[in-house]
This record gives sequence, C-alpha cells and structure tokens, in this order.
Amino acid sequence: MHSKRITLFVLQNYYYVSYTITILSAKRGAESVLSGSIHPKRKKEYEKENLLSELEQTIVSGKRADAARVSKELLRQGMEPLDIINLALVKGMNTIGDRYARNQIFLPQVLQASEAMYEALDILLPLILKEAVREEGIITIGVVEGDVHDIGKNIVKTLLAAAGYEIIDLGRDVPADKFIDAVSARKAQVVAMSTLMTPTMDSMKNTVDALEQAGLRSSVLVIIGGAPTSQEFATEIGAELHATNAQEAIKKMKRATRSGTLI
Ligand code: B12
Repeated sequence: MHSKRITLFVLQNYYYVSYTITILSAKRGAESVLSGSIHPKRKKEYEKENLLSELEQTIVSGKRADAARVSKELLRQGMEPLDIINLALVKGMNTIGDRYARNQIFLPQVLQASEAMYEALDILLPLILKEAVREEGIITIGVVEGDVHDIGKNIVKTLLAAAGYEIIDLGRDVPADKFIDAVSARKAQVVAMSTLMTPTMDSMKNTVDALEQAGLRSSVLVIIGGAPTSQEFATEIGAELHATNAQEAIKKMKRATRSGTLI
C-alpha cells in the first residue's frame, strides 16, 4: 500500500521529480569534479571540453592573445591540432558568420575574429605533419580575383601539403593570368580555387576559360571549394571537382587519379 502511494506520487509529479533528479545529479557531478572524486580520465575530458568552448569564445570575442594561450593549453593536454581547428576555431567562425548575417555584429568584429583565428592557426597549422612519403603531385591554389577571404584556403592548403602534395600558394584576389603563369612555369597538375562570395564565383569561370585559351585545360585537374560553390556549379563552369573541405578534396583527387582522369 505504502509503495503504491509512492508510485502514484512519482507518476503525478513526474516533471517535478525528474527535474529534481537532474539538478541533484548535475550538482553531484560538479561537486565530484571540484572535490577531485571524478575519474581522472573523465576529468581530463571535462577540462578539454571546457578549453574547447573557451577557445571558441576567444574567436567570437576576437581575443588574439587568449586564442593563442588556450590553443597552446589544448596542445599541452594532448589534443590534435586538426581537432582543435574543427571543434573550436571553425565553430567560433561559424557563429561570427551567423551573427554578421543577422546584422548583430559588423565588419570590425568579423575582422577581429579572423585575426584571433589566425593567431591560433599560426600555432596549429605548422604542427600538422606531413604524412605522405611520396609527392602526390603539384597543386596551384588561390582565392580567386575579387575575394580576400583566405582562412579556409589556408587550412585546405596545409592539409593538402600534409597529404603529400607540393603546393604553390598564389594567395588571395588572384587574377586568372596568375594561375596560368604558375601552371605553365611549374607544370602543376591541379588548379584549386577558393571563393566565399557569390559575386566572385564568376572569377572561377574566368580562370577555367583562361586555362582553355592558354591550351592548358587538358593537362590540369580543376577543383573548386568555398561556401557558395557546389558540384553542380563546378560542372557548369567546366571544372572537374568540387569539395566541401580538404579531406573530401584529397579523397576525390585520389579517386580521379586512380580512374586515370589525371595526375
Ligand atoms: C572572416 C570573414 C571575413 C574577413 C576575412 C578575413 C580573411 N583573411 O579571410 C573579412 C573581415 C576581411 C571579410 C570581408 C568581407 N566579407 Co566576409 N566573411 C567572413 C566570415 C565571417 C567567415 C569566413 C571564414 O573564414 N570561415 C572559416 C573558414 C575555415 O571556412 P571557409 O572559408 O568556408 O573554408 C572551408 C570550406 O569552405 C572549404 N574551402 C574553402 N576554400 C576551399 C577551396 C578548395 C579548393 C576546397 C576543396 C575547399 C575549400 O574548406 C575550408 C575548411 O573546411 C564569412 C561568413 C561565413 N559563414 O563563412 C563572411 C562572408 C564570407 N563575408 C561576406 C562579405 C559580404 C564580405 C565583404 C564583401 C563585406 C564588406 N561589405 O566589405 C568583405 C569582402 C571583401 C573582399 N573583397 O573579399 C559574405 C559573403 C556573402 C556572399 N555569399 O557573397 C559572408 C558569407 C558573410 C555574410 N553572411 O554575409 N570577411
């Protein structure tokens, strides 16, 4: 009878009971972390998670020195540079992009955030080690004419270099003839182009057309990337491949190589 009454009470007050249990267990979790009774492995994970969100916040608030300090701390905790980039820096930058799109922040804050991002990337990118033992091919990479967004291009460049490709980096705001000169001077097998802006997507087409006119089109594989681009757009302008990030780019380029398309 007594236990029936308890069951009835629990059922009638389900939300209140589950809320109390949640609060008590969260409190216990926090206490056990503070008192040191938590398992050391879990404690380390907890610290890493806190540092990752702290780093994400340093990007959002554009704090350069803190971005560098927290990145170094995460490395000291044994975290992989690429994980730090993907789990904190890129996330912070996405928040900035969303806030900018909603007019909640303006260009100076976006610039500050990208400076903080570069401060962290300067520490992390050099640590991404070259994995491949042989050269996979030569890639000419650049942000197309009219566009200066180069953070994504620089991440992609580093990961491609780490995968064994030799990289000729033409920088940002690159006119078509600069791509042509680099391809012919260094016999590059791949042209990789980046843009983050819709109006400058045309510059990608101009570069593909210029390669055609220079008689170089059949000797290079063209891959494009950046938020407004897609495989559909790549096909439309006569580029072979589109990838959303460096890892996908490597996979697709290797598949193209094996199928004998190029390189
Ligand atoms: C940071 C930033 C800036 C910084 C750039 C600093 C720098 N050195 O790069 C500054 C403040 C200078 C800037 C300026 C401007 N910006 Co801005 N900027 C951004 C922001 C917030 C983040 C971009 C970024 O770095 N993301 C982080 C990186 C890691 O991601 P990513 O670049 O996408 O790269 C990844 C993939 O796309 C892919 N990838 C990228 N390139 C390539 C290439 C290849 C080959 C492959 C395979 C893959 C690949 O892999 C990368 C890694 O995963 C975006 C918003 C957003 N959500 O993207 C706006 C955004 C791109 N900017 C925008 C605009 C409009 C501008 C300005 C015109 C503003 C102005 N009124 O002056 C100017 C542009 C000036 C110019 N001529 O270029 C718009 C573009 C809109 C559009 N679709 O046309 C956006 C989308 C903001 C918005 N929502 O309105 N900006």
